[in-house]
Amino acid sequence: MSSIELEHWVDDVARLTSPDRIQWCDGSAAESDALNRLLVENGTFTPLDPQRHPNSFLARSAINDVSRTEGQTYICCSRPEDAGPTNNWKNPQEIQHTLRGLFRGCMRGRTMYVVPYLMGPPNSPHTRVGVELTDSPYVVANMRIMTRMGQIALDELSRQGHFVKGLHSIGLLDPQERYICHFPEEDSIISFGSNYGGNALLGKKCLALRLASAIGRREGWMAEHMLILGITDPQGRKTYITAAFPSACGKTNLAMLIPPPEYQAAGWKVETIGDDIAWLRFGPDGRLYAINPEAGFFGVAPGTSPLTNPNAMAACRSNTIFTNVALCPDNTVWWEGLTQEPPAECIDWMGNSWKPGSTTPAAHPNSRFTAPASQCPCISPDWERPEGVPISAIIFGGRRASVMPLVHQAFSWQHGTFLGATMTSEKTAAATGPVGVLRHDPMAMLPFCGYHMGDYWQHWLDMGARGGDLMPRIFHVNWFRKDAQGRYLWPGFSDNMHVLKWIVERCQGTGAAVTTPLGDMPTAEALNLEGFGLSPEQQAELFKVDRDEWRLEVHEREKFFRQFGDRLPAGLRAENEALRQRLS
Ligand code: SAT
Ligand code: MN
Repeated sequence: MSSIELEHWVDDVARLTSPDRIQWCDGSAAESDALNRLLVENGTFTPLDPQRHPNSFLARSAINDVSRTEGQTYICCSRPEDAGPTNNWKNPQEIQHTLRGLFRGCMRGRTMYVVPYLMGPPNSPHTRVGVELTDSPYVVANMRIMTRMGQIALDELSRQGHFVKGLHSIGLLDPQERYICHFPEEDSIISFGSNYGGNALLGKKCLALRLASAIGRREGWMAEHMLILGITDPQGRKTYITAAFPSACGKTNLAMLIPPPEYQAAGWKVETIGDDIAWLRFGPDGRLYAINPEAGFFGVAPGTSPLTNPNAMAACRSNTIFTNVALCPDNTVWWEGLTQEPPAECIDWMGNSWKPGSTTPAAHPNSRFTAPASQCPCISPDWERPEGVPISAIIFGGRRASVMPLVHQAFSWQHGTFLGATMTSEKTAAATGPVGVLRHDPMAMLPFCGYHMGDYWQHWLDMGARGGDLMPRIFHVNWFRKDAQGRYLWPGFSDNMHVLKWIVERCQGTGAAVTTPLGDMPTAEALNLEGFGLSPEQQAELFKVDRDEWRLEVHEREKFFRQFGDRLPAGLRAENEALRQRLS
């Protein structure tokens, strides 16, 4: 039934788009080798040094196709009010008409690839089947790493009988004619005019977040922009945590954290389950379980180094696609932050020769590596567990130079939902637009929530009501607070372990805390900051709650909440009111 539906759909799309050939992808190694050869021949891929980077390639994108284009991303549902004020909306019939015009004949001279893929581990009841039709071999090569692709997905399709349709064409890569469209009422995606990860790898943000968030609401589960990690304590107990940060705020680094030596010596261990997306649902014991729907990492390259994230470096050593990084004369790659000393010369991400001291970066700030998750040295043995891992804590975080303390814990699930809903962060290079501007990014889902944000928050509260006391504890962190001189107060990276340890202890019912107007914060003894070289003033600054600043925050949140009208859950308005009271 479903494979017939798939064949009909492929025929329909082929009639519309007129490809020269159709290739059904089976996911085999031979297919991958042939595809890589083709990408090298047509100039998309540059093979890297086979010793230093086996089976790895550099790709350069069009210079105006380097990040997600949120302004051209649409939720196409019947009623605009169901997309809500934080999404762009298009009328489904009208946009279908426009898209048909763009897709007509757009694959002439090209191959159309049929890419069946799984989001989720094999043999998991949580796993969904998607099929992407695309004229971009670069997309196929990336999908092969980011998802479980090919025959495995067709087999699952014949069991499940349902798949999410994703149609993609790079078109002419014209930024004026770019559409990333989601049809939550029919579980389908149509993307035109971009070859960039988040716009074109339709399993990732489009299916696993925008559509899945809408499906999860209907079915009683959650799709979240969260890393998943497992922490083993010296007693051998495992605590699983998810964390939501906006794109390019260190999620991949936190997911692959290496504990400081003294923690390792004491028996602490951190393992990665996922670095970007979590699907959460109740298990038979009433707890919330998470799976990572992806099979690879689409990590930000700049800033990643053997010092900041050795696990990511190991993961992307081989079988990796690097996009928009710099190429060294010895066919290795480089990006800002990889080494202290830049190479004496290289080719920049645009293909121009580059020397240290140049006014432009060698690698694009949003340059990426696409690497198999299985290659990560700290990947958890549980990462493909069909039932997922039970979650004890959820962390929210943003990039805030001021106002927001290092860590605090919510008083309740509702209060934690409020902490997530009021997340703000300085914008990074992962989306187009000016970097550094402060914006609200609720649960780091602003660009990824597939329906009305007010309804989404209500869904969070409903999930909390269902899970009761078994729900994860909720925390907020800010690694990015600066002092008056503009220097980061917190070293971050491995030292984030101090904060994780306190969070684990809080989940276990230990871990001392003091109550502040914002939430519970660690006592000085609970968070051992000795040996950090922080002055008492700096330590105080890390945890400072400036009541005047916070009164302004409350006011600002009230304004932010207003746009959600009567779909703002009363519980969230009440939390802002309660915060105002606690501050006075
Ligand atoms: O830009 S992507 O959506 O592909 C990755 C990210 O921003 O998390
Ligand atoms: Mn992301």
